[in-house]
Amino acid sequence: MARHLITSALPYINGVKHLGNLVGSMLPADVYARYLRLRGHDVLYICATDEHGTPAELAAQEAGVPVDDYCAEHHTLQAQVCRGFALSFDYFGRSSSPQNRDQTQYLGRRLDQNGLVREESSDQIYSRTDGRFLPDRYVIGTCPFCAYPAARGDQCESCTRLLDPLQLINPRSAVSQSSDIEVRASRHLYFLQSRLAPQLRAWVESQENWPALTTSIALKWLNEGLEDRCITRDLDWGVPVDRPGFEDKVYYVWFDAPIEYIGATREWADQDPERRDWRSWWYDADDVRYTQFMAKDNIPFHTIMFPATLIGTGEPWKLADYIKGVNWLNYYGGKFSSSRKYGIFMDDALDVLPADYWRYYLIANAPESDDTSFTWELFAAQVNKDLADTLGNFVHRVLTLGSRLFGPAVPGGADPGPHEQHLEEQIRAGLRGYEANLDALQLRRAAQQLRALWSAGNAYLDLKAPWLEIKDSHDSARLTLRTAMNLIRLYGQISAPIIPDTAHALQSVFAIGNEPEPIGEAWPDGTPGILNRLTTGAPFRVPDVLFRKVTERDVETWRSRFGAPE
Ligand code: B3M
Ligand code: ZN
Repeated sequence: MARHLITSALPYINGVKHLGNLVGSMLPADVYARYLRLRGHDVLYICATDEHGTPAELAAQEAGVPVDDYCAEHHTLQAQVCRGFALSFDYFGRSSSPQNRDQTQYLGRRLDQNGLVREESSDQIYSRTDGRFLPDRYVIGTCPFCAYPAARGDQCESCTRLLDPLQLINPRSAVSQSSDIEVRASRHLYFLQSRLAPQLRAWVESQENWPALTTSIALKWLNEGLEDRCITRDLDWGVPVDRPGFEDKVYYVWFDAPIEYIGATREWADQDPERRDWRSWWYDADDVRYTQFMAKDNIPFHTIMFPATLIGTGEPWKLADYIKGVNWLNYYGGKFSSSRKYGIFMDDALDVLPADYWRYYLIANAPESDDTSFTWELFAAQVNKDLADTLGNFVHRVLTLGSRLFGPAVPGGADPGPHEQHLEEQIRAGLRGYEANLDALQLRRAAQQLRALWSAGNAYLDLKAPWLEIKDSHDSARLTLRTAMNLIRLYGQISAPIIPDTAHALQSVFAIGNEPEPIGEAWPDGTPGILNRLTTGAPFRVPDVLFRKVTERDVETWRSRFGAPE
């Protein structure tokens, strides 16, 4: 049994996330966390809402509520949809928590004590109309690279280039739209992360098994040379900078957001301080394996800036052992966009179909090696084939036939023969492959293996055809159905990381009344006899249809509801 710390990139507080966000971080992290728990490991899966920075302030302004109220309300909303997707966080925190404030200020002070922070005056945009500085997204203007007229001060949404507000042409305030602005000097803190480049490079290069995507992005940044980073902003909302002369400034959101991984662990521990020790996960924690999940745009912050913050303290803070970065999920080839409300959002998705349809599809098509595109047509085809026809239909066929021929109890019958022997070898090998892919976080391949294990059940059933066997020998038909029921039990165990609600329904097929839970162990041990574990005579229940089919009409309806190109 090992200790596994898992974090997924923190969703911004400004509105419910889309499926691209989900498959980029929280969902793969959840599959991994569930898998490791089922295998008996000690898992701590931490996530939180990212509540600081200009996105939060601007969203609150648009909604016409104070930013702290906005964050509280939207944290609850996001927690709700995450529950709807069965995301099994051990704790879902808030980066605006006192614990994160304390942790952020502490790490900021440590960097300062180690001579890694310098004060410098820099030019900022100041709005005379609004009477305030306008950092990052507070400024809108024309992109100097592509001439997009509504580029934000931190990044152009059209050409994706990172910007400094001072680069914008015809800048104006996002608050008042006023272009009555001037450039004013303001003192800020710079993190001298360039000094840590050798340590960062050594750390990155010592990782043997990171995905190529993660390593290449990290090395690209290191090879281009690290720049010192401004880690403060002229804002009210954020972690206050505890330094004389900085009373009206806060830390930059990308400084405090990753620190919230630690902050949220402290929030978690504070709920049960007698039994929970946050430090044991983060400080001098060589016995912990730490895995991070994120989409590619977040990789530089997790391979450079956050580890630089931790290394710069000179203290033994836990660094990630593995960083799972993924590419983009697109919507019909276009970018999902929160600001333009393009694509499918988590709450709408659940309104259309239960979580497991989405979880399965998204994992089976996770953008691991390349960007992938969501289309309703592909979604319908795959859900119908894999979930409805392969898994759902197998379960239904076996249990209804079993119940009709021999009643609602696991049949006895003949001992396993050569077909069962062959099936068992196939299943045991498939199970090992599935485990290997989950261990290596090859999630698409893991989903393929799972689907192959489901298919093996159908192939066996078609081969043995118990509906014909019954004519010659009841004992043979009993054996076939008993073996198939053992497969259902096994599917109830191994499908749980990806489709937990369905797995639960499968497990409850054999868990009836006062009977002891026939599932027994949480994860199959893979030893011989794996398809002969159910007690003969144990009752079972035929569950409702597990997956309904997506029809052409559904596709039409959803295409027009969510907007899809011809
Ligand atoms: N809040 C969200 C994003 O870029 C950003 C991640 C923070 S992780 C510490 O999707
Ligand atoms: Zn641009």
